[in-house]
This record gives sequence, structure tokens and C-alpha cells, in this order.
Amino acid sequence: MEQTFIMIKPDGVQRGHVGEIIAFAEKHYADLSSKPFFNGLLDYIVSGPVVAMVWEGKNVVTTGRKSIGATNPTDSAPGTIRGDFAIDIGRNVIHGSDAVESARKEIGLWFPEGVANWSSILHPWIYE
Ligand code: RTP
Repeated sequence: MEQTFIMIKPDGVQRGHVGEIIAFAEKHYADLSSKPFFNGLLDYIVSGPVVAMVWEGKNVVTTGRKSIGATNPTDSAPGTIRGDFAIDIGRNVIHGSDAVESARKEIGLWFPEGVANWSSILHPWIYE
């Protein structure tokens, strides 16, 4: 079953500060290191605790991103998480992996010891 990495960003949590995650943030957003907003993005991501999750389900990378909504809250539809809760592109509340391969990398980065190998008894009622 497909998995995706989901993280509620600091403005979605609003508590304390965790300096050690700077290294994670730099790795997590390594592909954006040449962008002008990179340093601001790192400052933001390490400004407080985050809630990191792995979601599992059919096409969950795509459906997760649809639930999250467009990167810029100006473009994210009402009913999506960013559409309902975010105001600024640099404070867009939540992250979701953009592809199965990036989900695999991000889950490995954030959960180096792995995630529980569970299988839901509900699957037969949810999926044909
Ligand atoms: P994410 O990785 O956080 O889920 O966001 P995304 O795929 O929708 O967007 P991406 O292009 O990967 O950008 C990563 C995060 O960088 C911040 N950003 N700021 N100030 C700006 O112009 C700007 N552009 C992007 C956003 O927090 C975005 O989620």
C-alpha cells in the first residue's frame, strides 16, 4: 500500500523550539537550496515543533496533496487544508510529499527507525 509523509508545520502547532531539526530541515528541503526563500523557509520550519505523520492508502500521495491544496493559499480551494487555514505562501500550515519517491525519501529521513508495520482490518471495507 502506498505511503506519504505528512507534516503539520510550526504555525499549525505553535509551541516551543527544536534547534536540532535544522539538519533535518536542510536535508528535507535540499532541492530548494538555491531558491531565494530557502533561508526563510529553514527559519520557519525550525521555529517550533512539527507534527510528523505517515499516511497510508490507495494513491495517498495524490489524494493527500489534494486534501492539502495548492502551495500558495491564494490558489488553494476552500475545503482544502491550506484553503481553509493558510494565509501566506511562506506560512502554509502543512506539507505533503509530492511523489511516491519523495515520500519514500522523506519517510526515511524523518522516521529512520521505520514505521509500525500494521495492516488495518478496515481495508476490506474501504477498498474493493
Ligand atoms: P511542501 O513541500 O512544503 O509541501 O510545499 P510544496 O511542495 O507545495 O511547494 P514547494 O515548491 O516544494 O515549496 C516548499 C515550501 O517552500 C515555501 N515557499 N515559499 N516565499 C515563496 O515564494 C515560497 N515558495 C515556496 C512554502 O512553504 C512551500 O510549501
